[in-house]
Amino acid sequence: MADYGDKATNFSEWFHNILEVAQITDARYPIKGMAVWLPYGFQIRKHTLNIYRELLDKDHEEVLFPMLIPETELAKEGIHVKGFEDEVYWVTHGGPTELNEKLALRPTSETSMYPMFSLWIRSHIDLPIKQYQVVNTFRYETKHTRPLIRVREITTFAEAHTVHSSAEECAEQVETGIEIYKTLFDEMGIPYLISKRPVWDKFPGAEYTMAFDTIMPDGKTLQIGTVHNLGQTFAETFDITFENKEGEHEYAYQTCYGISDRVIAAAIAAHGDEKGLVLPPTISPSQVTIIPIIFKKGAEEVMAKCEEIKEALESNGIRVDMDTRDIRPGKKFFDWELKGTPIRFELGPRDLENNKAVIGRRDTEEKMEIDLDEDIPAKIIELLGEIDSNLKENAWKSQESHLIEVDSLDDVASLVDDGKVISFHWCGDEECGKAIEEETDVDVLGITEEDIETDKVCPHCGKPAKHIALMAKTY
Ligand code: PR8
Repeated sequence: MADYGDKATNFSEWFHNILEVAQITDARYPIKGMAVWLPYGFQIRKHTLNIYRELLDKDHEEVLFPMLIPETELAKEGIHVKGFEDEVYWVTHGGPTELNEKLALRPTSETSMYPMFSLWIRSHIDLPIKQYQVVNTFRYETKHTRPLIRVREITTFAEAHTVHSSAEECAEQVETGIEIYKTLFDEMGIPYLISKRPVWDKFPGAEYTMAFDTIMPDGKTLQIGTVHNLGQTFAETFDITFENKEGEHEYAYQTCYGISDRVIAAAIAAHGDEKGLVLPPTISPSQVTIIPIIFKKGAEEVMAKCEEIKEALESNGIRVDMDTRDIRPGKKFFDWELKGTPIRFELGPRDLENNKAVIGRRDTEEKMEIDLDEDIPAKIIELLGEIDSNLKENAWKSQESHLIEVDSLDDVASLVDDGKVISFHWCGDEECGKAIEEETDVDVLGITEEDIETDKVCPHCGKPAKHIALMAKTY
């Protein structure tokens, strides 16, 4: 059997190998942090974005803004630009001519979109605005780059930006953003932890940041989505005002939320195994792969039956692939296992004689016989549903197994080395949190329960605890 490395003990090795052999991306592109989406990976990305778009299209409008941002716009919001200045790629020339003004390749699109929002918004009747775009953004990351996880060209940056006429509505939109991401991750069977980022780790320019993290197989967490309440900060900078019902001019309230290629990395990490990808049916390029087992005798009949089944499945909305390559069936099984197709459907001449076929599940590796007179599409739809829930349940169980509650921070270092993510009672003070991070070399990820009633004290400073917070090693 092929050896891709151990997912739990050497996640990086396993992940790099799987991306390569399952043909998701090709990391040999000659710029660090930038890779090519290969056709199979691109299909997974497409189905992921289909789910995303379906969720957003309910009450957001899709738009597309230019990729270049004038330096003057990028520099306007002081805190924001400070957060990004070390990561910006600059365009300085047009051919041989030096540009009058440097242009930034967007690291994110607040400073590209908000000057336009300022032109569009006049009155409360223009609000709310809820827009999103799926674009590539560029961040000159200095931390170790990894395909899909920490890239310098984020090719799947799906960002939503909303504008509201009241602080209450804006805070509600943050909750809506969280619900949207919960649904997206649930559909992909990705487990998550939701927390409020500590103030020193919020999005530059935001009032507060709510973040989704997933625990990777090695116990390090990966931030897979963020929802930011921007308050009126950007509206003041970019002069986004509206006339309220009383006829007064007010600054608007804003949120933004984003996900990236990391979502796909998280799905691969959550479900894959030693044989390769295990894809949830929702994002798998094909949900069923039909493998006709062809011998000279009876080949035509087998092919005809396989075609018939393919059509029946497709007309029921199931994505089907048929592997007609002239290679050994064993090689085909191996390939589709590696590619993570949820269901394999095998049919050979002897099966056909017996009016039967064999169905193989990728997740449990169960094989079962199915009678060809049965309602095959119904059976497959039922199985896909079971696979979906099984993958999700296992992924959540695995995440739970990494979580540990502690009353003392003495053993934090060894616990995270053992792949644990730590939950503890915290006072919430910035000074205390930064000291914890400094002393343990582990991040305070965020607050999972805010302003709780408790007699407990903060294990670091001894002051009354106010919140439950998480600590983890992060990607
Ligand atoms: C915003 N503005 O930008 P955010 N490689 C892969 N994924 C990444 C990387 C990277 N180098 N950096 C960030 N992400 C807001 C919200 C518009 C949208 C992913 O927020 O800076 C992370 O999952 O938090 C992150 O949560 C998401 O992009 C949004 O980026």
